[in-house]
Amino acid sequence: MKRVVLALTGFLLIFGSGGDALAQTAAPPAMGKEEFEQAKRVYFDRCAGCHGVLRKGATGPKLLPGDMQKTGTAELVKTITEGTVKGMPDWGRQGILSPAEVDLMARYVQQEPPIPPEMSLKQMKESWKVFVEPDKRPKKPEHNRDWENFFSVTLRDAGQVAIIDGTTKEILNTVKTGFAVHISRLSASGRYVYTIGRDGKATMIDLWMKVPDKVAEVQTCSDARSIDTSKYKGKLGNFYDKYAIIGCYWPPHFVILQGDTLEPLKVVSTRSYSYDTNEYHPEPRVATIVASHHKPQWIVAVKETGLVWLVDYADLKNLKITQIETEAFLHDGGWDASKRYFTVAANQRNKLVVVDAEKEKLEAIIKVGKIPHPGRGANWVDPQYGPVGATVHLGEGKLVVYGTDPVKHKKHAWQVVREIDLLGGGSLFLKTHPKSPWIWNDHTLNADPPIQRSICVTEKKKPDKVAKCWEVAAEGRAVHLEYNKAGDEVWVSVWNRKDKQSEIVVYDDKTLKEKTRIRDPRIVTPTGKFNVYNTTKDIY
Ligand code: DHE
Repeated sequence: MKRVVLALTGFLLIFGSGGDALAQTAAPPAMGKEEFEQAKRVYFDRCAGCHGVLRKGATGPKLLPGDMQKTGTAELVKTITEGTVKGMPDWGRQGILSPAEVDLMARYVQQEPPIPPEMSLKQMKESWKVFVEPDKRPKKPEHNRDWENFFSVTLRDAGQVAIIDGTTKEILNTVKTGFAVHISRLSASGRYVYTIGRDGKATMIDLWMKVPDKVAEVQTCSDARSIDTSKYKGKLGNFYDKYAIIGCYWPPHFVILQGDTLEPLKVVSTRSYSYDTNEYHPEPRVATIVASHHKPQWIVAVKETGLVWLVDYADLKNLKITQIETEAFLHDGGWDASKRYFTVAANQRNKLVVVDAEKEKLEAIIKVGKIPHPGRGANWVDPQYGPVGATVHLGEGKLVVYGTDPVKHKKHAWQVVREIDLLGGGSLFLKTHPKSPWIWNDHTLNADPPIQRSICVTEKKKPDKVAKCWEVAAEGRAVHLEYNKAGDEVWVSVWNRKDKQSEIVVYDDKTLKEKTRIRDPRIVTPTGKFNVYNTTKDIY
C-alpha cells in the first residue's frame, strides 16, 4: 500500500500505542492557562474532525490522556511533526504547525479533554440574522443567466464560497461564510445555496439576486460538516424550499430550520447507544445527511453509534425517527440512481452500508477496500452487471464497483463486481453523469505530489482498467470533480496552499481536452464544487 499522507485537515491519526519505558510519565506535563486555550483552538481546527472533541476516536484513534502520557511528549512531537504511515498528516513538516505549536499539542493531548459547551435553541436564535426578508427578495431572477448552471465553490481557507456562472465562467460573487466552509447544498427549487462552516455557521445565498448574495445566516453548533434541504413534493405535502437541516459534530445534534430564513426550529440530540454493544456514546457526530425525493424524509448518518436515522419531517411536532442499526464510523454517502437506496461508507470498517429508504431497513453491507471514501458516490450502467455504484479509497488505489439493482440483476446486487486499479491511495472523490462515457476520480491525499495532482478516467464501456490518468497542474492537489448542468464538462479543483494561486480546470467530458482554467486571486484553496442543477437533483 502506498503511504497516504493527508493535508490540512487530518483523517486517520494513528499514534504509536503504548510507548517505551523511558517515555512513561505518571502525570500530564505542565501547561499554562493561556497555552491551554491556544491548544484548544488548534485542536478544534486541526484534530477534532478525526479524533472527536472528547478524543474518543472515530476516523482517527482515541487520544486518551492516560495513553498519551505513556507515549510521552517526545514521541508525540515526532508523530505530530512527521505523521505516520497510516495517514497521520505531517503537520510539522508541512509547516502547518510551527515547532512550538507541535510541542504545545504534544503536551495538550496528555491533559484531560475539556468538554465544550452545549448550545440551546435560544442561543442559536441569538446568532440568527436575516439580511433580506423573504418578501423583499426577487420574485423572478434579476439576471438573464442560466442560474441552474451556477456553481457554488468552497474557498476553504478564505471562509467563503464563490458563485461562478458555469456558462460564462465568470465569478459572480465571493460570499463570506463560516470558518473553513465545508459543503454547499441546494434548495429543492435550486434557487438557494446553503453552506455549512466547520464552526457550525450556515449561510443562505439567493441565486436570483442581480448579484447572488447572502440573505440569512445562523450558527447552530460549534463544529459541523453537513447541511441539506427538504426535497419532497407529493401526496404528503409540498416541502419544496420549506426546511433545512444541519448536522453537527459538537454538540452532537441536528437542527431543523425554516427553509427561507434559516430560523432554527428544532434541535434533536444524537447522543445514544452504539448499535452493536449498546454502550452509551457521549459524542455521536452527524456525518452525511441526504434528502429523499420520494418521501418527506432526511437520511441522517450518525457516525460513532453506527445508526442511520430516517427522520420524517412531515410533522415536526410529532417527529418520527426510524433508527437503523448498520455499522460504526459512518462518514460520506449518497443515493443510487433510483434514489431508493442510500449508501454510506463505514470508513474505519472498510465497508459500505446500504439502507433501503422505501422499506426503511438495512439492505446490505458490502466489504470494499481500505478506508472507502465515496463522497456522494457515482452511478452508471455497467455493460455486464447493469446498474452499479462505486467508491474510491483513502487506504489503497482501488475503484470498487458493486451492483445496485436487486430486481433485474439480483445476483450482483450489493456484490463487488469490479476492482479497478488506480494510481495509488489517497482518493477522496469520484464522479460521473448519466450522459458521460467516463467515471472520474482524484488521488488528493496520496503522499506522492505528482499523484496528488493526478486524476484518472475509466470508460464505462471498457471498465476493466482506467483509460487515462494525467496531472492537472504543476503544483497543488487535484480534488473533487463536478459536472456542469448539461453533463458535458467536468470541473476539477487545484487546491494549492493559501499563499499560492489555486485554480479550477474545466475539461470537455467527451474529448477529455482542457477547455479553460478559472484562475483568479479570489480563488483561494478551492475544494468542493456544487453545480446547482446536479446538486438539486442528486445527479452523480
Ligand atoms: Fe469532508 C463531505 C466530514 C475533511 C471536502 N466531509 C463530507 C461529509 C462529511 C465530511 C461528514 C458528508 C457531508 C454530507 O454529505 O452531508 N471531512 C469530514 C471530516 O470529518 C474530515 C475528515 C476532517 C475534518 O476535520 O473536517 C473532512 N473534507 C475534508 C477535507 O479536508 C476536504 C478534502 C477539503 C475541505 O474543503 O475541507 C473535504 N468533504 C469535502 C467535500 C465534501 C465533503 C468537497 C462533499 C462532497 C460532495 O460531492 O458532496
